[in-house]
Amino acid sequence: MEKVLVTGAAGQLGTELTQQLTEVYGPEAVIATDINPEANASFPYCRFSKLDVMDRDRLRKYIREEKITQVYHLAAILSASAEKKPLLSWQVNMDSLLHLLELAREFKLNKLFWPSSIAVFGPDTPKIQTRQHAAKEPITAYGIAKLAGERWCAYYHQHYGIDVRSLRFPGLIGYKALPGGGTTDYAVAIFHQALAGKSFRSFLKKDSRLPMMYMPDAIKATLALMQAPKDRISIHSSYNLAAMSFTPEELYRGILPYFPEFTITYDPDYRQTIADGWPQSIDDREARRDWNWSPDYELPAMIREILQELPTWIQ
Ligand code: AKB
Repeated sequence: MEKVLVTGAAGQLGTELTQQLTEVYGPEAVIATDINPEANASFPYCRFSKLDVMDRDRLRKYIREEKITQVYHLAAILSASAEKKPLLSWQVNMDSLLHLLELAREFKLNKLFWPSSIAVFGPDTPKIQTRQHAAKEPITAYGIAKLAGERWCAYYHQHYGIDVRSLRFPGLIGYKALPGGGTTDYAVAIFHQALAGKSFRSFLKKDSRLPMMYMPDAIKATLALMQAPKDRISIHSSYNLAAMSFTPEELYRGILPYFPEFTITYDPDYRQTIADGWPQSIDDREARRDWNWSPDYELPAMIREILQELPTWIQ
């Protein structure tokens, strides 16, 4: 019987992925953990424990005592926050992954999932339909840790046979949890401002195009990757993954018909430099070939669904 541990479960991806994992494995089989003890309230449907992924002994004790068979290691410091605390972000984003890769060896975990990011690419990477093996010279602390992490995942697969799987997520947009510290977070905050009847100030330029994905597609991709037969996995660093690409202005214009009075201003900050170093669109042919990936949501459908669901969610 599988026993699943989720780290960083209270994050934007973790909040929705943990719920789906309990649907797949059952509430008794999933343990949600997060450094924030208050997150307990977000997990009425499964066990929750406070867990700092930097506490290696406690992580080891958990995996041993709970007889964990799979880990979804989502705890991370995202790109914008990482630029303010580069060395701490290296420890959290990199050292915690190495802890888990070693624990996967020691306890023979069946599978390990770890999210990478479009942040592994840099300013010199071709920006349109960026390929899986395109040049990767990240200029952010977050991107450096994600690229190093990808290489360690491939190393532990090659040298120790660890079944670690990973996706290079674009900007993820969900309404069930607020994002924290990402360069793509504007694409979540804008919905809250529109619903609140307030103007929105974008920290990216109007034409700053980035690869993006609605959260249900991110969950679909994660489960499809993790449930694919081992012999279908040809990429052991991290798979490119794509759904759509848009600019702050395109997102604003998609929301405007629902809120004709809604206004936006553009006030780029340090996050614009991060965004300028990332691709504008991603070629994910390997994910489509290996495990039949295809997204369900484009921009209009995502906007329609978020504006339909968010009012109930924030009540
Ligand atoms: C961020 O903005 O840091 C993340 C990412 C694209 O990896 N959402």
